[in-house]
Amino acid sequence: MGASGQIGSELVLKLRSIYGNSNVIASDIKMPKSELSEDGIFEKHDCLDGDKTMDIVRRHKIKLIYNLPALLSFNAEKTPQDAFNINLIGLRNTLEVARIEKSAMFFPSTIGVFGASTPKVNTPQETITRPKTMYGVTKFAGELLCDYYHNRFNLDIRGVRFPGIISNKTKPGGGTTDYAIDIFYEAIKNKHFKSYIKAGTFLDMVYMPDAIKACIDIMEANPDKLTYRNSFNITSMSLDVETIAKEIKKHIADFNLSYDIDPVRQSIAESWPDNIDDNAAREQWAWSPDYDLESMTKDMLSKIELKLCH
Ligand code: AKB
Repeated sequence: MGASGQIGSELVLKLRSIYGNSNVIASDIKMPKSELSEDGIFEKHDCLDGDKTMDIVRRHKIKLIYNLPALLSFNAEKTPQDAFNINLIGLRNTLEVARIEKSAMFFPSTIGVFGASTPKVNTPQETITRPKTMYGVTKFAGELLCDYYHNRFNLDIRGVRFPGIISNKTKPGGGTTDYAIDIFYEAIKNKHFKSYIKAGTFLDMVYMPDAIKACIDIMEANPDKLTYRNSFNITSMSLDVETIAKEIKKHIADFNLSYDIDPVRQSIAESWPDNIDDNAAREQWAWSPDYDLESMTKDMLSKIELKLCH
């Protein structure tokens, strides 16, 4: 198995705890300082180098690839050509390796595949997908490419459309939904958060432990039950910044919020749904998140507090 990207390090640690340290191969373009390289096998690797991907997969006899490298929505607008290469050419390279080596593969898509003409409320699994960002364009093209490899070559490929992922370990990585992580750190450090997203802009979110659970559960699901391969809508909660702030205030009474709107990220957020319908995932592979706003906020604040004290 291999992994890198936004949720990569947390996923690798979870996979190692389930399948054993020597059975999970981590990889990234940069050498990590953490336990990722110390407690198990790590391969420094650029996803654009398809020959090296092939070499790693063959050498370690990898049977399941988590293809996670990606530039997220905000960063992708700064360097759209890089986003095209990493998000799409990197994916195509890895799909080819998976096809030749008959490895299964996980592909993370995103709510960013939707656009302004998509129904905003209870967004269906199959609906209008006309994204306005390079991130959305590459991820939707990626979904189609994955479907193609499944239908044409019988590749066992599966994936989910991630909403914003909130984590107390992985710091924001160039996405539009990063504010939903920053707000917790700022609440503890400064009791104040300046939001670049307007109040009333609702977006789907999921807490990292549930995001990781989704990555593992979908790959362990009975393939006969899966109507969709790429990609299943999943969500835990639909939130705007004020709703998060209100919940934080239950723990930090003098926490307050102000605004300095970033027009680029605001306009991306406005082109995404308020809340998506994830019934297909719930019915076909028993997707069921453990965390809601209340339990996530409690866990986020206590873990961040602990981290900042050390
Ligand atoms: C982003 O904001 O770009 C990502 C996403 C929703 O896919 N977190």
